[in-house]
Amino acid sequence: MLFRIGASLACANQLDLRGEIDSLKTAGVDFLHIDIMDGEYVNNYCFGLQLFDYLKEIELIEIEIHLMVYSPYNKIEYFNGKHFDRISFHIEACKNPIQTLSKIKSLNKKSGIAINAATHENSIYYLYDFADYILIMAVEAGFSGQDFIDSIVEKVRNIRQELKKRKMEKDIYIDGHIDENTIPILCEAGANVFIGGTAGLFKGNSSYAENITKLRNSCNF
Ligand code: S6P
Ligand code: MG
Repeated sequence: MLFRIGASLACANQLDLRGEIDSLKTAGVDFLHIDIMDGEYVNNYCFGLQLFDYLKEIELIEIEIHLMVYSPYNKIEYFNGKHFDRISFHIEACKNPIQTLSKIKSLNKKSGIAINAATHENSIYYLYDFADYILIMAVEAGFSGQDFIDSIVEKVRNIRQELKKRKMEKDIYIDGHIDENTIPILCEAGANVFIGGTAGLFKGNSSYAENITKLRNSCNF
């Protein structure tokens, strides 16, 4: 599976988003991860639809949307015509995930199913035939800067095993506390796409390029 690193735009300097995106692109991130929150499914708000009209102006960067909102089925149409490549939503916030995944596909976009830290992986097994990728939270959805939850490693392992059993090669994304210590454990368990946030990418005095290199080199699997 292809190892990839995305950057969570919520962790960037919000007073200089254009500059931050340019720096991240130059530093070599594979895509931008855009969190959308409704203040209900999670106790926070993040980014609105208008952002995508601005992102249209930025060339050659893939955009992945992470929806943390209730009733995603009713909200997918808000993204019709917007500039992005793929979108995931949470199983815990959705009553009709199969229909929601197929609605995303009807917009000609890739669809992902996201699972929060407290949820058992069994709840998404039946969706593997419909989702293009799986996004697993390694912290509780809603905020950056949280500690890594060790027990999710087992969840990653079980999900990869279940996919293998079905001969399915799907990307497993991990969102939350990604750094050079968590990546090797997660890679070994079967994850291959990582969302950089405050833990490993937007931190300290080192540059984004240095941090990305460190993250890439940490997976020797
Ligand atoms: C959390 C959100 C994430 C964060 C990112 C923070 O609700 O979905 O995308 O922005 O994970 O990273 P970190 O390294 O601060 O945990
Ligand atoms: Mg996210």
